[in-house]
Amino acid sequence: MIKTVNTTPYSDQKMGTGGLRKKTQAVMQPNYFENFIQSIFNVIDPHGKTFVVGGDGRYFNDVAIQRFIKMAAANGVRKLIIGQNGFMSTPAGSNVILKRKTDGAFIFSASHNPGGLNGDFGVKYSNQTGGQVPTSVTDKIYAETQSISSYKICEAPDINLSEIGQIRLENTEIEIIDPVNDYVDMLKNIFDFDALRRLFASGFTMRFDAMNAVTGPYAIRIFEETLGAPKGTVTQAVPLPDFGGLHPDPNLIYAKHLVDFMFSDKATDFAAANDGDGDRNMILGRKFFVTPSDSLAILTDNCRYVPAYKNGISGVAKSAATSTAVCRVAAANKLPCYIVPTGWKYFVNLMDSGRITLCGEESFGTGSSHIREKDGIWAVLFWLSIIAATGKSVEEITRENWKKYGRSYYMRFDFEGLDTSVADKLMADLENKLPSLKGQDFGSYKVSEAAPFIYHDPVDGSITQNGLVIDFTNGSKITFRLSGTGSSGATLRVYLERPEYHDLDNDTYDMVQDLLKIAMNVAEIPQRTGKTKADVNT
Ligand code: VG1
Ligand code: CO
Repeated sequence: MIKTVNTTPYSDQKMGTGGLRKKTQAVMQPNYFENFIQSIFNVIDPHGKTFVVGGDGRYFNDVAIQRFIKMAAANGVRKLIIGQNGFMSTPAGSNVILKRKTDGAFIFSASHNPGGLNGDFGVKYSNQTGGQVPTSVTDKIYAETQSISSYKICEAPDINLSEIGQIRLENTEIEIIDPVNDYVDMLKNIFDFDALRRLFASGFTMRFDAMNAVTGPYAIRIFEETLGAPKGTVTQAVPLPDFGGLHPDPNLIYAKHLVDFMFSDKATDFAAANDGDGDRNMILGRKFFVTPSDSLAILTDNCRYVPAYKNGISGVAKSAATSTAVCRVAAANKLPCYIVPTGWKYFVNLMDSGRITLCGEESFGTGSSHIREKDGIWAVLFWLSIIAATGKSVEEITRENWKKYGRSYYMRFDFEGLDTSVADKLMADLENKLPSLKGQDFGSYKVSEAAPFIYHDPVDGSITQNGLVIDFTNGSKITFRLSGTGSSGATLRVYLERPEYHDLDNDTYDMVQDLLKIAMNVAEIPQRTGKTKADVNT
C-alpha cells in the first residue's frame, strides 16, 4: 500500500515567523503540500515517533489532514494523536505535546490570515518542546524542499475523524481525541474556576467572539458550560472553512464589529476575541480597549490573583516591537525582562530554562510557560481572574497600571501589498542610514540610538537580527520590520511607542503623530511605496 511518488521542488517553501503560510490555491498545486511534509520528515526522521495533529478548520484542512495521515503512515510514524474532526487550536496542540510527551505537532493553520479558497493556508510544525522549531531547523527543512525528488504515501481510503477512539493505518496507531478536554484540564490547574463561576453567578456579563474559527467549541465548553456564563456569551462560535468571510485577526480593524458593540450602550462588562487558531487575544472593557502591550504589563503586575502564579514568577519577556510597559512593571518588581525578536519561538528557550514565566507580543499574543505557544483563552481567564479578585472594571485596572508605572502610547502601522524588492531596498537603505541618525534632532525628538535589533539567545547562543530600531532621548521608540507571515508581496510594519508619566488621558493616535511623521520621513515611505498613509493601524 505504500507508494513512492516522484516530484520536483517548489522554490518558495520557506517558513516565516510562524510556520509556512501560502495562498490556499498555491498549497493545492500538485505535490505542494506533500513536498513540504516529506521535507520535514526527511530532516527529522519520523520513524517510531508520535505527533499531535489538527487544524483550525479552514478550507483544505480536511484534505491536508488525510494526506498527512497517509504520509505519516508511509514514513513509519508510530502514533498520531488527532483532534476530533481534525480540529485543534495551536495552544491546545502545544498542551497535548507536553502532557503526553509526544515528539511534536503539525497544526494546519494560517493563524490570523483569512481562509477559504481565495485565502491562505499554512502549516505550523512544533517539536517536543511544545513550541515551533527554531530557525536552525526551519533552514534545514527549507534546504530539503529545494532538492526533494520523491515522497512516500499510503494508498488507503480516508480515515473517519468524527469518532473518538483508536484506529490503525499500516503500522501507525491513530488516536482521535476530544481536542477540548486536555486543554480544559490544563486551565483548571492554573486558574480558580470556582472564583470565576462566582463572578458569572454575580451577574457579570461578557461577550467572547470566536470569529467563526477554532476557539468556538473551546469557549462554549469553558465559559458557558463550565463557568456558567449565559448561553449566547460566545458568539460566532462555529468554525467555518472561510471564517464566514471574516479576517480572523482580533484587532480594532478586523474585529470592528466587537469593538463597535463594546463602545455602544449594549456593551457587556467585558469582551474578548481570538484569532483563527486560538493563540491571539483582544481584550475590551466597556467603551475601553486594552493594547496587547499594556495587557502583558497588567497581567504581570496582577499575577498574584492567579493560583499558578501567586507565589511569584521567574521573569518576563516581550518582543522588541512590543512596548516597554511590561519592562517597567518588571523593573519595579525586580524581575528580569528579556527582549526577543518577533515570533513566539524565541520565547521557548527562555521558558524551558526557567528564565521567564510570562511573555507577550504587541500583535495580540500573551502567554506563559504553561505551554510553548501564546494562548488566547488563557489570557481571557487571566483577565477574568483579576476582575473577580479586585471587583474592578477593565478600565479601572488599566488606568491604575498607567498611574503606577506610566503609560506607553503605542500604535502599529502596516503598509501592505508592497513590492518585495521595494520593501527589501527600503529596509537595506534605512539600515545603512541608521548610524547617521544618531544625535539628530527631529523637532523635540532627539535620536539617542539607531541600530538593527540583534538578539543573542542566552540559552543556545544563536544570533538573530530582526528589525531596525530608532530610540529617542525621551524614551520614545520607532521599530521597522518586514512581516514574515504574509502570503504574497511584502508588508512593512512600523511600531511607535511614546511613554508618558503624567499625561495619561490622551488619544493614542494623536500622541504618536510626531513619531509617525519621523518614521515616514526617515524611511522615505511615501517616495518609495507611493503610500502616504498606512493600510492598517492597530
Ligand atoms: C506576526 C506578528 C508576530 C506573531 C506572528 C505569528 O508576524 O507580528 O508577533 O508572532 O504573526 O502570529 P509578522 O512576521 O507578520 O509580523 V500567529 O497568531 O499568526 O501564529
Ligand atoms: Co494565531
